[in-house]
Amino acid sequence: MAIEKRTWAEPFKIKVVEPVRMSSQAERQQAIRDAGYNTFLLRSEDVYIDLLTDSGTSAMSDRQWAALMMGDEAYAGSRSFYRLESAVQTFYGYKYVVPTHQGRGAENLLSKSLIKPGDIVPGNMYFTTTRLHQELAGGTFVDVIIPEAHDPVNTHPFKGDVDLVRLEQVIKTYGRERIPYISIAATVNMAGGQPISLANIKAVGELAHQYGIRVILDAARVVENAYFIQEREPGYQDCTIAAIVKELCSYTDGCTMSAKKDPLVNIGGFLAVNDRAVYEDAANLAVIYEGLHTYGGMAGRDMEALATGIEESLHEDHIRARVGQVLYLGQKLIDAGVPIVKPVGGHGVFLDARAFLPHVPQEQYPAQALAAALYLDSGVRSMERGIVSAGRNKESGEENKPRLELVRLAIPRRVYTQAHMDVVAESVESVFSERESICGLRMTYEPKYLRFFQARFEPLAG
Ligand code: PLI
Repeated sequence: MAIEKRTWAEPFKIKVVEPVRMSSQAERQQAIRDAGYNTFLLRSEDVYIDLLTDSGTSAMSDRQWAALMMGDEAYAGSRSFYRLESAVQTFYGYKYVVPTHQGRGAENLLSKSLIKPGDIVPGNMYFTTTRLHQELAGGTFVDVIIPEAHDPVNTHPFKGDVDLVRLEQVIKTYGRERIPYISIAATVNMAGGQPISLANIKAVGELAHQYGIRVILDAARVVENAYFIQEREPGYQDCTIAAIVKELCSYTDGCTMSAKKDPLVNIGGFLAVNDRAVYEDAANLAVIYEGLHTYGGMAGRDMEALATGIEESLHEDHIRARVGQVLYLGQKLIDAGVPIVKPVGGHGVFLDARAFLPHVPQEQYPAQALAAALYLDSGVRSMERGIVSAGRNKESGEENKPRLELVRLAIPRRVYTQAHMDVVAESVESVFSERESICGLRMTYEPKYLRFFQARFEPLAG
């Protein structure tokens, strides 16, 4: 009988290791209490396997570490900036680049440049920092993602797609003058890492441009999106990941980039646009909020590592192994009957806390409680992506109540092994088997902005 062979393995071997430590149950009890049941407030040394985020947590390659030494730290006109600019032009195809300290720096420049009070920004599901910058600039985000995206068990292959009919309705209702741009995310984070199809983003571009409206891409996870296109979209199986990324970007007029995700660096980002006037505005704002327009918020060495990371992120074997590892964990949990968002996303596995803890109402923060319970079980750190992350309506002050109440197990790139994934799956299964014992939480401290980062809670019972 022929042996079935694996389709992927990590395309690297490990040169440097960082020890991690499994804590005791008593230590974790103390740590999560001290952290107000918010995994963002844990110390990382109290964490065993850290799946809080895939942002800034990638392992850099030997080529990236070597590139750090080549950084040109000139205040102005750094050689490293021009190398970064050239990488962005080559691989994403945008003309003008402003480096920023990370993604939200780019969101700030973009929102301040383009949005005026009363404007509407349609997009394929909100992201926390993106929406906040739109709101702070006086805009209102309107969700135009397809309805399937809000259903955790719907297996639509492109749950990041825009509902084109709804988008056109929004344009007609508010008028094109009030819509500075359409905000499109690749592999939509809050939907569970779900991709947008090329056919859909092309149609969004055509519709928007017909009305004279720009499309701005959130490119943080555009490579993972390209992988799903190569896997799932008819006609793209023989295209390279690099070609798909370039085509996807070509339907848009610019991007904000958190380089801490797909581009494989620990810090950095940029705003890239094709329109000279938008660039000039953003470059001018950069000197107020980031730094000179040829370094923004980044050191020269960080721009070098990023230029190398952009190129590495597009390697076929890299992205196959990266998403393959996420799918491996997701499939294990599906096989064990644990409710997760399907299809499995690109950067993490998302537990469906509503189905996991049906006895905890959304007002008692089930996903927050589940993330705390998982940490208590094994020291695995995850993150709430539900009602706490969704915050409050900017007009009424009421809590937004998203249909998706999720716990995200985000997998850092090139960091953990398959054995780590097995430990995570075992812990989730063990918590699932004792789910009735998990109770809801009460919020005891709520910060004004992006409350999920710093809010504190206490258990309602026990
Ligand atoms: O964390 P920043 O400022 O580099 O990037 C903000 C940001 C923008 N867009 C998207 C889709 C993100 O996922 C994002 C940051 N995400 C984080 C921190 C995460 O844990 O998912």
